[in-house]
Amino acid sequence: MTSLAEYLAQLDQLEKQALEQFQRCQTPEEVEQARVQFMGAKRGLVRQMQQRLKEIPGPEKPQAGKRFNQLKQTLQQALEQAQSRVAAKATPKATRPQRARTAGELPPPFDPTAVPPEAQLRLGRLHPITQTMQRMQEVMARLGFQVADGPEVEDPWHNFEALNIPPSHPARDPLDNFYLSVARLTGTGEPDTSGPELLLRSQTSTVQIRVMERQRPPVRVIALGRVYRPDTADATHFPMFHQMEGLYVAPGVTMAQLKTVLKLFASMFFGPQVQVRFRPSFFPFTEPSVEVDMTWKDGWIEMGGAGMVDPHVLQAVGYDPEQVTGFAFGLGVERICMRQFGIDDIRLLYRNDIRFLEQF
Ligand code: FA5
Repeated sequence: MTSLAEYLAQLDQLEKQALEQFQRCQTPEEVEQARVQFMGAKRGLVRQMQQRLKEIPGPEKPQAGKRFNQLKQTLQQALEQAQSRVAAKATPKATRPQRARTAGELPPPFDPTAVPPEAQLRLGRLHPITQTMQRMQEVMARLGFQVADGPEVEDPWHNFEALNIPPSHPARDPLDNFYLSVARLTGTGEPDTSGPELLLRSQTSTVQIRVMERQRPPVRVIALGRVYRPDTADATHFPMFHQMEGLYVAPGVTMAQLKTVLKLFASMFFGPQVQVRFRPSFFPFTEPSVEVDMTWKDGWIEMGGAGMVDPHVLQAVGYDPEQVTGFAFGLGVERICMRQFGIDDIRLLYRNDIRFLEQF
């Protein structure tokens, strides 16, 4: 049996000893040692004193227990104070590498979120041609033209015949077109040459035919896309380029409306100062036909061809030329893009040089 007085004296002593020891601690390791010594869950001195509570005679137990709890609380506070005191002291230590870094003795600290300059993401942008096509589409939509589409690999009917270009016509010359040798096999595995020859379309006028074949008049559409010609590349020509085709067929459509639409398109796209002029020309699928020029810098640049849809074309798709008339035009997208952004050489658009492209 331990008397109450004896137990309380032991608690006082333990408190004094523990407080002094926590006070003396200089490092987190020392604090941890003191914690284990006094507050360790299994063999800590506080735990031992708790077990000795049992030895106190019954009536005096509450007083002993109260003082014990008080001690435990005091030591807990002292422990926490000691912990934060040594942690605050440890901070200057952590700055030592920083000082060394500033002095150039150490590399910068590792930052797992940092992106090296060569891998930094750059915000991309649309190719100037895509930007131009989107804008052309927007302007023509305001003039009431819907967007139509057609394949880039075409058959001679849509690229030539229905457009009033017969087999003997020079426009069908293999030197002026990209014909495709398409491998087909017959049922017995022999090469089959009986099917129609195919080619990469040389103009978007093919889409005129495709639209009229599946739709009755009135028709008011544009078609934007790639076309291919074995042209030698120079400042204004490229073997692959883009066109915007326009087609309006309805009763009473006139050439004056064609010019109005092209003038409106030009001024909505480039501003009111741009002028449009027609030069007489020839296309097998329009009559009369014109070349469409627009002013650029001190002169004119040819933007496309246009004209009134030839009655033969209307007949080829089953329209009645006595009932409806139409106009059509095909503008070179690259030329429009060059004028829009002030680009002098079409080849720059297809060099894939980021330094050039990121300017637009
Ligand atoms: C045609 O392609 C006709 N289909 C246009 C047309 C449509 C006429 C509807 C009548 C009715 P042309 O071959 O002129 O026409 O080409 C039209 C435009 O495409 C040219 O004015 C030019 O702007 C552009 N173009 C032609 N060849 C090239 C090329 N190699 N590189 C870049 N642009 C070109």
